[in-house]
Parts: sequence; C-alpha cells; structure tokens
Amino acid sequence: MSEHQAALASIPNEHVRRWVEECIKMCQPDKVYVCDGTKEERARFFKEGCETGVFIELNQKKLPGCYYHRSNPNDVARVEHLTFICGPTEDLAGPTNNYWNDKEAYAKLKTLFTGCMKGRTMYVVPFVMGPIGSPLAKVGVEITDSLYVAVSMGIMTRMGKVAWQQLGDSDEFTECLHSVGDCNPERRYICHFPLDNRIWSFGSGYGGNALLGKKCLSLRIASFLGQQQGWMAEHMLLMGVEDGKGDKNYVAAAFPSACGKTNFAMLIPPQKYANEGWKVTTLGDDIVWMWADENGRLRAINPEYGYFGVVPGTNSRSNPNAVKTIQKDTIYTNVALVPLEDGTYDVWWEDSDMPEPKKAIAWDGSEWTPGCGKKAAHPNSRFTAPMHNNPALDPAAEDPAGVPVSAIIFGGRRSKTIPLVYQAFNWIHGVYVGATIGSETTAAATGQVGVVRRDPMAMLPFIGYNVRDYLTHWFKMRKKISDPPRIFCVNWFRKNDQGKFMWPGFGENMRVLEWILNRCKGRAYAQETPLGWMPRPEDINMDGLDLDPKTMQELQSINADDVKSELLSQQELFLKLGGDMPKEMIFQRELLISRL
Ligand code: SAT
Ligand code: MN
Repeated sequence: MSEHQAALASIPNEHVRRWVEECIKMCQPDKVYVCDGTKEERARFFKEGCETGVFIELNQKKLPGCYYHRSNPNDVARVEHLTFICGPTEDLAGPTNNYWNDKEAYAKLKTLFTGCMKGRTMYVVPFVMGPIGSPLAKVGVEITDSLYVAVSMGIMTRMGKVAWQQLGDSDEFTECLHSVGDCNPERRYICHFPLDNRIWSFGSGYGGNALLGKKCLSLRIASFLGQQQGWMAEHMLLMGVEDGKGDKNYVAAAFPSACGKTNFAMLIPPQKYANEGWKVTTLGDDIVWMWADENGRLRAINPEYGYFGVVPGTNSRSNPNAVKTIQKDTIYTNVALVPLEDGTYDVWWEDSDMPEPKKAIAWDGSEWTPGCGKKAAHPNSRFTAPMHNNPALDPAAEDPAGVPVSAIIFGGRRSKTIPLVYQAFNWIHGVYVGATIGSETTAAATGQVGVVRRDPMAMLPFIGYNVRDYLTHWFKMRKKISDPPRIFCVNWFRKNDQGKFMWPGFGENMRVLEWILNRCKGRAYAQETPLGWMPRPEDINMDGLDLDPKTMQELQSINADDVKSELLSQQELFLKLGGDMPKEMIFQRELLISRL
C-alpha cells in the first residue's frame, strides 16, 4: 500500500486525492500512476505499450512518433443504447436519452468496478478542457486502467501538471472513472451523473466511450452545466475564414458524427480563392463551447487539444491538411497494418493516397488481400493527432478569450429533399431548423447505417439532459446576444437520380461559405423560399468550377411534396416531446406549413 500512498501524496489537490483514494479502495489496482503530461512520460508509455501489445510501433522514418492500436472487434464505436443519463428523476434525462435512476446505476456499477483493476495499473489523468485561463475552461480527472486511454487523453486534452495549476484548491472538477473491465458488451455502461458532475464508464476502450473528456464531459456534462450557467456546449467545428481583403470571420458548424466536420474545418480554398488571398484556419473539428461576452457577442472556444478523426476517405483530395496532420505523433486505431520488408509497419486504409498494398493485416487482425471481400480498415477507424500538427491551425486556437462567431451552420447527410444551402429567417427560426435536421446514420455509432433520424443540432446522442430544456436554452440564449450569428442549413450530400453526389464538396464548399459570410455582412443577394433565404444559382460563385447549371438548380430545388414528407418525419421528434415541445417550435412549424 505504501506505493499507492506515494502516488496519492503526489496529487496536490485534496479533493482529488480523497476521491482517488476511494477509487483505489473500490477498484483495487496493483499500481497507481499519476500522469504528469511530460514528453518523457509519453515516450515511456509508448515503450511500455509496445512491450505489452497495446501499441505497435509504426515505421519511424515515415511516421515519426506514430503508433498503431487495435481495439477489441466488439468495441469499435459509441454505444448509444448503453449510454445513460442518471439522476433522481426520469425528467432529467428526457425522452431522447436512456435514463437510469442514479442510486440503481451506482449500485450496479459498483459491483462491476469492485476489484476490476486487480493486476492492473490505475492511471490518474488530470486534464483541462479549453484554453488555460479561459472563463469556460473546465478541469477533469480521469481514472482509467487503459494505457491507450491515458496516452490518448494526453493528445486530446491539455493533460498533466497544467490541470493541477488550473484547479488550485477548488473542488470543481469532473470525476471521470473508467475501466475497460473485460470488454464484454454485456457489461458495458457509459453513465453520466450531471447533478454530481461525474462520469462512470465501464467495459469499453473505444474513444467516445472511454476518452471521457470528449463526448462525456465536453458535451453531455458540459451541455448540462451550460444550461445551468447560461452558456452552450455544442457538437460543432470552429473555423476562421479570411477573405484576402483583411476581413476575418469565425464560423461554427454542427454535423452528426462522420459527416465531414473534420474535412470542413480544415478546408483548403480552391485555386481561384487562394489567388485572391482567401484562407481557412481551424480552431476545432468536433466541439465548441460558446458564451455571450459583456458586449453581447457570442464567443467560442474549442475545449479539445487534438483531433479524433475518421481515417477512411482521408486523402489529399478530401483533406490535405489532415493528411499532413497525421504524419507524426499520431495514434492510428483500427486501420490496416502493412508489413514492410525491413520488419517495420506502415498503415493503410480505403480511399487513401497510398497505393493499395498486395497484402495487409486488416483492422481485426485477420489477413487481407485486394478483392478479398472485406474492408482493410474499419469504417470508423480513427486517428488521434495533436491539433498543433495542423498546418492551418488558427492563431487564436489557444486564446482564452475565444473568437466571435458570425455564422452557425447546421448540416446533415441527406441524399434527398434538403437543398445545398439556405439561411434561416432569424435566430428563432434558426433554432427550429437546427432542431429538426435529419441525417442518415453512420458507422460512428453501433447500429444500422444509412437510415434518416432526427438529430437536433447534431446533438441527439450528446445532450446530457432533457431535450425540452436544451431547446428552450437555445431560444433563451437569444436574449443574451445583441447581434446574433446568422444561422444556415447546408447539405453536401444530395444525390441525383443515378445515386451520385451532385455537389463536389470538400474544398469547393468554400463557394457556399463565401455566400454565407457575405450574407452575414448583408452583401449577398437571396430570395425568399418556404424554407428560408436561398441564393439564386448565380449568387454562388462558380468561377473555375465545372458544374452544369442544371445540376446547380437541382441541388437547390425544393419539392413541396418532399418537404411535406420531411415535416411528417419531424413528427418523430414532436411526438417524443409531446406536450413538452417548446411553443416556439410549434409556432415555427405552423409558419413553415403555411409558407408551403
Ligand atoms: O464519439 S467519438 O468521439 O468517439 C467519435 C464521434 O462519434 O464523433
Ligand atoms: Mn463528433
């Protein structure tokens, strides 16, 4: 026990120390290690991980500082059906979350956590979400028995001593307790206790279930805290756009998981725009926290410190900056491994720049050859990379004061019905538009892929409390903001009758972004439609893009029957909320019906 005592003694905050002591008693680890976040520690972790099989070293000449990790094949995505909001009343969780009574959840999970770290090391991982010194920065401490999680938290958050400094003597930190357990899906629970500022996650080692600073703290717990304290935690990317004439604006955009947030956040403007001096810079690719400053401007920070992005499809056409970002100090999870002649390994994935290998080891460890009928990389395989690797990182990414937001964009993956872009009439209408977006499901979560589901603000799996109160909070935020950001809806994924994407996407999205920013400045034309303000085809700059005008028209077409079916499928959300639906939502819906 004396070794445990020494570890405990190295924790400078007494509240954390007391909590870790309780967790040691419950989990009974062999060793306790308190992370300091230094480079030396990282190197040791990787060395140790390579010895124990947690990591495989990749070819260090080609990919310096890069390692490979393979997760259990039954553990490759978020498990929404095993994710719970726990508290004394069901009303806290609301109709879109799985609810679990807190006393029952604690009791059940205590039986699982008791003794679960016997023979293992407990890593104590102190971390900060948000730039150090930001009014919104939050401290968390994750206790985990996964080396992969400890190392990944070191990339995704500001981890180590800096967190003790930020915390000081305060007891305001999120308790994040995690164990992979025996990685059995029958004993897998991701539990949030918003009223206790606490997360207990058992039985999974996958990112969104196990890196508790990410979706669990920065979205579920933070969205609840934001509602209590008057700020917002959203599933959004954050980017800066400079127009070559010295005008710079910031845009936040919400898309469901695996719908191209990372690609959009790292967009490289097409040649025509580059020639004119346009520049896009990244602040974040997944999460923003926003608040109204003393002048009533909405400001935003990215709480994270790294990117946890989807690998398949990442190439120099879809995302050149991401390709550069993942050349060093990156963890590749569940892509394919390619054995090289010198005995080292490279990585490969579908739709990459690298030529297809003649032979590889698939994500699940099995042999892979071209045409063998299975994917080499898992569709939800991921890179974990430091944001400072991004050549287009925005200079304000570490600014504690955040950046002012000019536009908020909502989007989904929709093969039909939803046009390329439109603008909401005002904030209240914009909240309705965001609240009713639908998207075809992706591999980021376990379950059927490709079915349309309502995903309010792309937050359906991440709202840590009652969706009724979440929507009301959005409406209420309007009162705090003097000149609210303009709100837009986009759809890069509309298909033609042959099932082909009509819009080229990626860098060409710059053209839509230009119209959006011009609208924010009152500089672009738009026509009124039942859905909102829409550009005429000639209002989108098509210089240097070979897209026939008919396709553009089709991309922007509104079919009244399709929109009526869309309204019907919004019923899903309205029925779920029943009498709890905020009246603004009902009113906006009626307005839309009358416009149709
Ligand atoms: O949940 S993760 O953060 O692992 C990935 C995602 O769904 O966005
Ligand atoms: Mn996400």
